[in-house]
Amino acid sequence: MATTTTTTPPQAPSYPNQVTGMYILARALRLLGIDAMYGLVGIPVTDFAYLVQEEGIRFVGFRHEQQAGMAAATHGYLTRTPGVLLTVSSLGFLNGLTATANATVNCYPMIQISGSSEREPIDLNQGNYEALDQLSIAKPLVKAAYRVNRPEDIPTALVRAYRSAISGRPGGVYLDITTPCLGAVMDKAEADKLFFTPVDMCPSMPPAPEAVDRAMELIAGAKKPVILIGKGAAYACVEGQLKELVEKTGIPYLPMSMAKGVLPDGGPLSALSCRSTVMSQADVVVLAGARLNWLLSRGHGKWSPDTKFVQLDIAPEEIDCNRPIAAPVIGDLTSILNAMIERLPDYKMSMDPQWVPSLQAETKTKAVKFAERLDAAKSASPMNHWTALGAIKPVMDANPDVILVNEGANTLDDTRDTLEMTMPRHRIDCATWAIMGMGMGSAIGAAVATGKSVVAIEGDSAFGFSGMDFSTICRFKLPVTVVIFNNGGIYNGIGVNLSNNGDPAPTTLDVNARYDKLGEAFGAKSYYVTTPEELSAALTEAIASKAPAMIDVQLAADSGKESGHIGYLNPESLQHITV
Ligand code: ADP
Ligand code: TZD
Ligand code: MG
Repeated sequence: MATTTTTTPPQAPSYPNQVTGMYILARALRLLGIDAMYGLVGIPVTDFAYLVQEEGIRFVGFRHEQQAGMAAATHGYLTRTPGVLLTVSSLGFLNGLTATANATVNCYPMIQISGSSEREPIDLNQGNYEALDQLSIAKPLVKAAYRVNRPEDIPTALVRAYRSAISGRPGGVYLDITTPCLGAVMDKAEADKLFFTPVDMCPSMPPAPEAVDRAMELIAGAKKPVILIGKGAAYACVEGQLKELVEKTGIPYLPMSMAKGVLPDGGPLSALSCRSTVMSQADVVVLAGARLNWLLSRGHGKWSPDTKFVQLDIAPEEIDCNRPIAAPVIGDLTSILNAMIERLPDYKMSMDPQWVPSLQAETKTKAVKFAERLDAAKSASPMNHWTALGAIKPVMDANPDVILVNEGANTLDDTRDTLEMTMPRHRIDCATWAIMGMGMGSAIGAAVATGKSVVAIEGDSAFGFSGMDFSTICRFKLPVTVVIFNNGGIYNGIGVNLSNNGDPAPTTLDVNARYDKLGEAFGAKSYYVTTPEELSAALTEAIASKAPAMIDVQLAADSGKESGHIGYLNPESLQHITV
């Protein structure tokens, strides 16, 4: 039988003169200003979580580590300080790591702290309790990974993790703390000497002046320029600088999904509904905290071969990633935009006077068509996605400070198209990886980090990934309303099983499921709605209540098409079977 001996026998500290590693970690977190931690406890971190609460840090206990991680990531994105996730060893670590990896891909700052079992039996593969070489597994998926073996290294390790998460391009950081280290005992007087106040945790990174000049020259000479705003700009809180730049130059802007609201979607210079025109006609595109990845190619439009790019980004390795960048400007966005604004008086813009009016005319035509589409859907019974969104839109317009969380396929795409954002950092979605299973976690992270109300609009499939953590919303009495678009399936509920053996099709869920009952189970105010009137009344009441609420929106099973707007990414299409 494999040995399960402990190399360092646990030693009880004699309070108050002695402390343990887990005490040092909790204290170090508080001294760094961490005010919330998201996680799920068990051996070896349960007592640590109690100490975290004792330090006055809010501990939000979840039902699944992935959701705790999504909450930490969203907390990091909204506050520009690392969100913190706590997991147990082995599967708890792996469950949480999915969110830490997703945070890294999306440039959200977070730290996953995981207990791990002691080193020696792991290295000899002796089958110890929850033994897994967690550090090696985490490394390729995160921005940085560290292991702490000695309690005296904890404050330094935490500062390193913090700096790694927020400096340069933000990302997920893994901090592995072994069980012996968590339990190791030190004299309190010695431990107290370990803490220090780090200086300048997220230094500004001003751009090179010649890079700014090169960019300004290109922009000033452009006939049809556009500023493409990404979630890096939302994260950097540069809405003030972007507003000034846009107003002083008259250059139109186009936001990526989570950058909606950095500048108002409906502003006179918003080219939000002219994406294809912008991509095919713009001669100079300024990427402000946005990457030229899959979201800006293929089915999402095609850049003209002549388009020249100015890229404002903190990560030098991003430059030339998919297209040659004529004018890279490397630095933090605040410094870059301040420098550009300062140089503005030296340049004269040569924008084509017809460029903005043509985009405005297109915007107007599209808005009329869109209103007609919502109007036509009004009387659909059962409701379809557009009927529901037509009812939701005026309610969300009346509550602009509510944070919107959004995932699904059609539920994602149609909601993004319908709901205008007027405030920055108010839209959080499945983002760069387009993953399902961020909903409840992100809603919780957003509510805890900001104290604001949240509405999560979820496809029925998307909700299923994180649904149990609706109970966390209820236990913590958060002002979160979950709206489920139930069309009975992944994309829709009319998939056909090609074998006729009676099993549901791969995409089929349950169009008759009553998600409102799930809300009731945890004490939330719950609604089952079948008409747009019921939906808008329920949503209005739910937001006003500032309490947990669940709205099951009954849609038709045939509402929605395969993969929403990104069906073109499927290798083979069975569109003849589904809608
Ligand atoms: P979107 O999906 O909205 O296009 P991405 O996540 O693809 O946005 O891109 C965000 C970009 O923003 C990344 O390339 C990242 O390096 C950059 N970024 C993040 N924070 C900052 C900052 N403070 N200053 C400059 N660039 C930043
Ligand atoms: N698993 C994970 C983690 N991420 C994914 N993106 C998918 C599976 C595949 N997938 C999508 O890309 S969208 C989606 C899945 C399962 C759900 C779509 O159904 P929905 O929304 O009910 O959430 P609509 O309104 O029915 O389209
Ligand atoms: Mg669905």
